[in-house]
Amino acid sequence: MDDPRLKILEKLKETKGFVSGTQLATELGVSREAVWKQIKLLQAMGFPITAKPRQGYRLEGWPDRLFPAAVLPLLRGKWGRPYYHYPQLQSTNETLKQMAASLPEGAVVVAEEQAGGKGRRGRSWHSPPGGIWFSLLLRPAVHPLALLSLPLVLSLAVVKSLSGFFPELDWALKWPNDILCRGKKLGGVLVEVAAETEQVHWAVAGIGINVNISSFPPELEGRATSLELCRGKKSCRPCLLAAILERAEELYSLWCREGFAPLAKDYQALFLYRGRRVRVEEEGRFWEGKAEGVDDKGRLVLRLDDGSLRLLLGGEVTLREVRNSYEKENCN
Ligand code: BT5
Repeated sequence: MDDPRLKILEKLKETKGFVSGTQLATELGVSREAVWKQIKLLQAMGFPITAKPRQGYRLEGWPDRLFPAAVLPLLRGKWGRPYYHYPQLQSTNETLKQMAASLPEGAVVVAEEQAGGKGRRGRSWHSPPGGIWFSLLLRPAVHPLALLSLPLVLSLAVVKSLSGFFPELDWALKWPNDILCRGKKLGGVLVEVAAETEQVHWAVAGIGINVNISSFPPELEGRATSLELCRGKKSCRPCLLAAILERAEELYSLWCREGFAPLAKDYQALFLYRGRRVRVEEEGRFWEGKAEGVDDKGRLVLRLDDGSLRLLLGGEVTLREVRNSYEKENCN
């Protein structure tokens, strides 16, 4: 995306009414015909721009596509540059990992759909058009062990930005990386790392959010949800992506400076299964007890039956006690 179009969009976005062709031409240092040419290209890209003789141009809305022209003008932080957008990929994580060596922190790869979206531990991630599927390149100067809390930081950032838009929905975080809305999975985070014993080279953080998706395949129905299903209408994906990048950058810099401790309280407040009896599978070993929350390193604090505490670094948490029919369906 070359600059004149972004500049035109920024000007139209900040102005409620019409902006004259002459004004745009002067600000860009080009002819009015050149402005008109760019406007036609923007219209062809899906930007609803009204053109009126003697009045100029007015932006009527924002396209629901994640191409650079729709996202870059909304970015307020440093992240999202460079920004690579693809109509379809196997997996944004895989593509970003291949490019990681040559890219700076904050680089983003986005796909409208993924044919081979990945979850953790070789699981697959359903990624049809309408979601936000992206990966972020991070170069944190932290000890590799500290990376255990990175998925928590990013899932917290996602919930903080989504709940800012939609406070009426019921948000929760399932340790370590699940984003839940109204008790069902709305998104997930997958962090992949290149590190040595003492040093992290890079981390690729993949984030998937179900946004404008109206139904799920039978195997996910009952467990997965989308913003469209929760709100009963579509949401502006570029606006959400820009807000998530901004919030993630903010929480991530705090985490790089001070670790997970300053974020633990906010995570804890959204923590699903707090005080509930759970079973956790960590690297082939099973632990059962009461989930008390997360500690200041992001570890799961489990109160075992003998009264002792167990701190878990990663794994799968499942609920052991069932209180209602929804949990019955999902308690496995
Ligand atoms: C995750 O794994 O939750 C991490 C998901 C990360 C996806 C993003 S999209 C952009 C980037 N590129 C990638 O290739 N991946 C990342 P996990 O906790 O292992 O959860 C996977 C499980 O969630 C699956 O086994 C299904 O049960 C369920 N699942 C699959 N697709 C889903 C979806 N769209 N919504 C909700 N649940 C889903």
